[in-house]
Amino acid sequence: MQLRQAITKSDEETEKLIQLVLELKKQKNAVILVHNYQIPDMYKIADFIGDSLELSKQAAKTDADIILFCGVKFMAETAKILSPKKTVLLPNLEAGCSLADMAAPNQLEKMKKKHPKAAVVSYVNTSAEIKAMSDVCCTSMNAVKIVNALPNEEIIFLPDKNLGKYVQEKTKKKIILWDGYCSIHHELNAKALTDLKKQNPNAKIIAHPECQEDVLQVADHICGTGGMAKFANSNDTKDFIVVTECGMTEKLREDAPDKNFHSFCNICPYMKATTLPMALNSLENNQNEIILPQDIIVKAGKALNRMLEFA
Ligand code: CIZ
Repeated sequence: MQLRQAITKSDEETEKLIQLVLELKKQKNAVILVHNYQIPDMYKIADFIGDSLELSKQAAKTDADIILFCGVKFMAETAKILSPKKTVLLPNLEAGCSLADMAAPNQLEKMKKKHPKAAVVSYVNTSAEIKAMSDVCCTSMNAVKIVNALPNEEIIFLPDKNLGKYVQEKTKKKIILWDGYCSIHHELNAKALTDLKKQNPNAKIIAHPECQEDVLQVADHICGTGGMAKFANSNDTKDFIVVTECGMTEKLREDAPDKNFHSFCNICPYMKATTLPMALNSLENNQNEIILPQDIIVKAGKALNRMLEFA
């Protein structure tokens, strides 16, 4: 309902909201982070736009008192872990992540007991509790490097099985897969993608590694959202098919205006659940603060920092 209201607001009202958020941001010494998949109106209030880890790292470097994270819950948790002294706000607490929700601490406990020699590598798309139970975190781009840097021969890799399979192809270690997936990426179909490629034979396919193996097999380049503009801008090709959440294509059109982008995508309702009125309300009233227990912050921080050291 709130999303619909925001979409039907006139340009003038949107502009007013943007100005209010920007003024408040200055008054409260806040930094605003906006994930690539957010609705384009949110980009207009951003200090930084990007993937969740880069955003959290950028915010940690600032002297802001408040981080307003326009993204989903696990992302705001990552920001809190990397900036424990800052107040971290998530405009809409309902903005979760179906992939992160597929890894529960009690399941991981069982898995660790079953494979006592295995190291636990968790993708950044996990809750703070799961990060705290992990030996090290990874992103889609550094996952292979992190796995290979560990002394263990067996790795429990969670929560995305598609990313896990991709890593398995590139390492000699034994990857114990978790039965999780991002439905947005998992449901993208290889046959339909091949048909789109036939209509655009010169286009290069950029796919997110959370897609299934058969989709990745037809991709020219595989990377997280943070690497997509870089690839497009450094490539001679003019046309690209972007295989991920739909919001990314908008962002790429801004970041690489000389290129043509065709979307092959699904919409993530959680990523579209944050609106300008919610951002304003959260910032104005310090509403929806992310609070994490100190021990979780310390343990999850170790897993994240270990990744940063390895990578
Ligand atoms: O940006 C990405 O690649 C995704 C899917 C999530 C993130 O953590 O930013």
